[in-house]
Amino acid sequence: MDCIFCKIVSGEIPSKKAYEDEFCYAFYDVNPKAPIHFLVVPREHIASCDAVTAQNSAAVAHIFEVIPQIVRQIGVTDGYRVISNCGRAAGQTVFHLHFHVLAGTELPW
Ligand code: DGP
Repeated sequence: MDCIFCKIVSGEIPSKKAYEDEFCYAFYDVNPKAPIHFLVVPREHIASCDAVTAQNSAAVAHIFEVIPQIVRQIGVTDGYRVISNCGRAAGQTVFHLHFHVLAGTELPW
């Protein structure tokens, strides 16, 4: 499978790591939309939110447990936004489930 985020998770493509554990990997976005902008991805290849099932949703729950830990570790104290673009029309360009975490400024809606 030719998936850029699988290659980042495996280390084949270098990235600036924010966090990692057995189930997920977090790294800074190459094209940041805020002063702090990192992505959290499951190590397992899941194409998008639309491919989340009862069989793989534990990885998603885990990601939502670690996001608060990562933002605290980075020193974010004034709020952050979590986004997942699901599907081409919603702006998804990489078809490996990922959650954008944006912080470090006032974020307009
Ligand atoms: P989305 O458009 O929601 O699928 O977001 C994909 C994000 O992934 C986009 O903000 C840019 C980022 N991205 C794409 N390729 C790379 C890469 O090779 N390294 C890093 N760090 N980020 C990448």
